[in-house]
Amino acid sequence: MAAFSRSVCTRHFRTVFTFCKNEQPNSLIRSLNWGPRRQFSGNGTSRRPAVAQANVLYFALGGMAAGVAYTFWDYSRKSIDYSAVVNDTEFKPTILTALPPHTPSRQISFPSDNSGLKLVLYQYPTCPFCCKVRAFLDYYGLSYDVVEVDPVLRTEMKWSEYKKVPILLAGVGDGKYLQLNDSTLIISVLKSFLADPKKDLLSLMSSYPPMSYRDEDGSIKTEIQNRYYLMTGEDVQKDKKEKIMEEVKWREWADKKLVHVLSPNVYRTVDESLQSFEWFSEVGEWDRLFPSWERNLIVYAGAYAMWLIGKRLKKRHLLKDDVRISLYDELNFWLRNLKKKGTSFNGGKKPDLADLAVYGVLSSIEGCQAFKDAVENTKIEGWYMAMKEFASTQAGSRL
Ligand SMILES: N[C@@H](CCC(=O)N[C@@H](CS)C(=O)NCC(=O)O)C(=O)O
Repeated sequence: MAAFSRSVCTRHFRTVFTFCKNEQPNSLIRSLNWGPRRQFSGNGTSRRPAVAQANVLYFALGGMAAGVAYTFWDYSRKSIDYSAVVNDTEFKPTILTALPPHTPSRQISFPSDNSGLKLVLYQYPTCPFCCKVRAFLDYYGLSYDVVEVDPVLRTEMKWSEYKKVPILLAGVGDGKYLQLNDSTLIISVLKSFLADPKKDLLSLMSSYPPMSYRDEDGSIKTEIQNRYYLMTGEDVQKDKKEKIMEEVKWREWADKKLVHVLSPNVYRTVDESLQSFEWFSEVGEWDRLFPSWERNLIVYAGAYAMWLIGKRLKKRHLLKDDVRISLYDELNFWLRNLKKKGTSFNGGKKPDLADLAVYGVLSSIEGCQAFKDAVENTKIEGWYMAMKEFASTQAGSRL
């Protein structure tokens, strides 16, 4: 809305400005037929149209002046504040001198892992971004410990300034750990490392500087602009470049489009929301990990809160009235992409990071009714099961 009114104002300013530059005031008056006074008479009453016309003219000129003044004010405000990069210090990755005091709830260990990496993943079991990271780690056979975070109280995250999951801690020697925030960054850094294990994680991280800027609403946002790109240092040929751009495009689509149809679907009704939370509890072993009062708080408070939030998200992301249709539309969009390529995966014969991202995100709802409906109403199952097989057998470490 703000952007709309700004563009209207800017257009208005341009119109006024162009008009003023090209036309003399007299010709403006002439063109509006507000020229020399004309006298009218009739029915014995004499009217003074020229006076009325002059008032209209002053009114119009006043309006234009106000428009011009507003545009200048708005323009100068924008040129000072908006979109300005506000990083005031050099970027330094966060390094923890020791692991936070949480016993991992699970250890995923692959005997074939020779990466030398020591990884700890802070996560919710069915957060789509966490599932995306797990799909990547499983596919490439990288061992990791899991710390399950309570999504309501989030006590396990107290040590971190960054308050979202997933967070990956990666050992960098001397008992120190590098903190990687954001699923896409985690995957890009690790994949760049696998492409050239001679590079250490710290130097790779310095290729992904966060940029802080002032958003349209005036708030400061921080983003790693190049996080969808890998730092492999390869000389990229034209045909490879197209493949890379395709991979980037679909990775972004998974994060920015597919993810947004999930919540309104799995929390569509109170019953469905509760059923989803019961499944989250099963996958995350909340019965085992949290005291029963805490487990019940997460399930019941979470289900109700997410049902309410799901309705807001449906509006925000402009989903269809029947949110299932939006889910099917997105899955069909992905399937059409595969069909157009004529290959089993986006990456060709083997999955690439886009396949892993879409698979990971979708696996976060695998036990929900929305997923069952999607399998019945689209052709997603074939590709999904092939991906599941690849990820669960660490196919990426062999390919
Ligand atoms: N861009 C981030 C998004 C992560 C995110 O939004 N995670 C959600 C869980 S799905 C979160 O932690 N939200 C904050 C909260 O639960 O309080 C990523 O890709 O990792």
